[in-house]
Amino acid sequence: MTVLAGGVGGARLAQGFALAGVPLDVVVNVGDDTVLHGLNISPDLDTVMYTLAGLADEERGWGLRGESYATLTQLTALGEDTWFTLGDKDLATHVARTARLRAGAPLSAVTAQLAAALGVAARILPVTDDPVATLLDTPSGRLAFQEYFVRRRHADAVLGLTYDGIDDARPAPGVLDAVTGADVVVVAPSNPFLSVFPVLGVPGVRRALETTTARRLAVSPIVGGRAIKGPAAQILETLGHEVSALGVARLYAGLVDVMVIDDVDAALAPAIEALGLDVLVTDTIMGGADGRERLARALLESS
Ligand code: FO1
Repeated sequence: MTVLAGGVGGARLAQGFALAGVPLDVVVNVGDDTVLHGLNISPDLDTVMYTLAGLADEERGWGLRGESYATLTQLTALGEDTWFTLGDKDLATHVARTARLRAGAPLSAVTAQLAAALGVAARILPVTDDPVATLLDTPSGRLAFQEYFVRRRHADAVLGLTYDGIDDARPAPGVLDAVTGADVVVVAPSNPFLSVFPVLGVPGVRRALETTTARRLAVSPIVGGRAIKGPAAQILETLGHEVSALGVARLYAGLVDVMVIDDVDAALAPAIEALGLDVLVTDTIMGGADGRERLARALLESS
């Protein structure tokens, strides 16, 4: 089966499917990618990779467990701007990725090599090997993604988004087949605007999702009117959408068959069904590994 994912929520649900023993392709957003200290950093790819490898820092949801920061401390002493927290082991990933990209390997091949080295069985696919950069229009002007998300702690109101480069981006090898050839495709509980749309916006991907014979499910990242993690609720609000599982369902109507919503949002089911979507009401709060597997199995049973 195939999961379309962004950061933490997508990584955790993907792990649930891996724990359920399901052969898995994960198509991952690259709009958060950035270059810092001369290194190519792919946060969503790394979050998925580290989580599937069982190496992720579970509290923060990104980076590696049991990190040290000697290099970052020394970089600060050398006068570098170190607002983006990079641990010593995480830096090894970025050094290896940068070296291989510079040697001419595409991001998809580099990702496959790194994931295999970490013992990940699932196929982790960047949605494209081409550069795509999520830019956010705010009252303070246009911000690059990590500037908005980390440096400014996603405090700015998002008035618009641009996925720079996306119209010229081509799906990475295996991405379209992963969507059209799957029996089940799941849109993870990721931020619709920061994670899902930069995946679907790569030419050919949305169409693949619209036309696949797979059973298609989307998990709402909004529970009880709030996001579990990150700025999804604020962005829905400032872009004029209802901040609820129904508001998210309206974004996905026509793209999926089933909208998966949390028990607390059960009353929204009729309005979501009126959009032509089936609704699965379940406990979508994953927590640890067994919660992730439980949700994955609930989705498989309803697909
Ligand atoms: N998120 C933060 O809020 N602060 C950080 O310092 C930070 C560092 C970081 C380093 C590597 C990495 O792979 C992810 C990192 N993230 C950090 C998360 C990153 O901003 C992701 O883009 C978000 O999780 C959104 O997907």
